[in-house]
Parts: sequence; structure tokens; C-alpha cells
Amino acid sequence: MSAPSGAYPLTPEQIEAFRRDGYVHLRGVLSAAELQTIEPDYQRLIRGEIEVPGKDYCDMSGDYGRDPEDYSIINVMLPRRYCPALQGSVLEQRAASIAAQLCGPDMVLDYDQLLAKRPHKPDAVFAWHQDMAYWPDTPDTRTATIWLALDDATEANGCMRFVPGSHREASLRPHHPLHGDRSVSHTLVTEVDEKVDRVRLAEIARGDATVHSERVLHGSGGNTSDRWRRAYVIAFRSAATVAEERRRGFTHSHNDSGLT
Ligand SMILES: O=C(O)CCC(=O)C(=O)O
Repeated sequence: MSAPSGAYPLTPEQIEAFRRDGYVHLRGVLSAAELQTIEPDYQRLIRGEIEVPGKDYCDMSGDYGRDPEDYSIINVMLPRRYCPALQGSVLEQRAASIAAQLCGPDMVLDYDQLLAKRPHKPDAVFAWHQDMAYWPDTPDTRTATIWLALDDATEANGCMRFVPGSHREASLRPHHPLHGDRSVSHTLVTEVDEKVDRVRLAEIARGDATVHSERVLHGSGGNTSDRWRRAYVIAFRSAATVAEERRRGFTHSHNDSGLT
């Protein structure tokens, strides 16, 4: 058997879908065998068996005060920092290949994140938002965020949902902190009116990924099923943008002193 390749060649139709809709669904980004190379570390991180300091281990649906046993959306920020064994994984290689084809050869890994919804958690809702609302304003905003499904993601367990084309709106929508104050919870939320905004569910299989841009409206519903909904997120931005973020002290850690 040949060694796993880091490349994931995209079709012109997939590149066009990303440009038109602000996101694209890619099938079979990792095989069953490749998923098994990252899953044990993923599990150790979400179970709290690898130390993740402060607010980088939190609940994206609740406030920072929640007991970890009660987290509905377990969020691990920057897993590759706290678990260096993940660095250079086949997922990182595929994600880099995808990002370069969608956004250009100067894309570099900006941050990674694990988002695991526990079964039977109807409140595991990831609020509607545009990623750019979370980030500093920089001249070059190009972003490819790879969202890999470790479980089949369905409406019942809280798959991603998007408003296709919303990345082309003239300005970002207004966002406000979900729990009133960013020191209480990192989460921001904006309004989506499902009577006006056309919402599309991204029901995808284990090993598939969606890739979204920095401005497309997205979020996800609660988990009413008896299964986990686990995702591994890796975001790529231009080398110049990442350098500018770091210059401003912005690392995507929830422990950064200034949150935006
Ligand atoms: O996993 C989710 O439900 C939301 C993820 C998300 O908003 C993101 O990766 O930008």
C-alpha cells in the first residue's frame, strides 16, 4: 500500500461552489484508517485527559462557569498546541492542500479547534455568526476553515447549517455576546431570519468536511440524538494576516488578554 498523500485535489465545481456559496462540502477527506490516526488524541483532549489551560477548554453553548461534566458543546481551542502529536497529521496536510487550492499558496495554519456535542443536549446550539466578527479587522481576510466530521453529522445531532451566499453581503451583520459579556462566554451571535435567509443544512458523513469562508453565516442546532457530534476544525489564513494577528497578540486562544 502506498503512503497516504497529503494532497486532496479539488474539482473546478468545488472551487466554484466555495466562491458562490461561501462554503463547500468535500467527501472522503480522511479515510476510516486515517481517522483512527487522530481519534485517540481527540478523545483524550475532549475527555480532559490532556491539560488544556483556562478557557481553552470550555462550553461554546454555556458560560465559562459551567461544570465540565455539564458541557453541551465541549470546545478545545488550539489542540495542536496542547497535544503536539497532532502536528503534521494527515488531516493538517489535507487541510493545507484544500486551503491552498481555494485561497492561494500563501495560506498557513492559523488555529485549530475541537467541537464535540454530547448526545441528548438540545441546548448544544452553536449560535449564528460570521467568523470575521470574532477576529481583528485586517486588510486581507481570506480564510478557508476546514470542518472535519468525526461522526456522521445530521440535523438530529446538530450538523452545520449555512446561509449560502451571505459572505457576499456588503458588510458584516451586527453581533453581540450570547451571554451578555465576553468575560462570561466567548460566544457571539447575530440574527438570521429563516423566512428571509435561505438556510441550508450540511448533513455530511464521517470523514467528510465542509470548508467555509470568514464571512458566510453559519451555526448549528442542538443534539437531540443519542449520538455524539464531533468535529475537528482547522482554519487557514494568509501568512501576512496571521503575522498581523500575532503582532496584535491575537492567537485565537480564549486566554488572550484582549478578546477581539
Ligand atoms: O461546530 C459547530 O457547530 C460550529 C463551528 C463553527 O462555527 C466554526 O468552525 O466556525
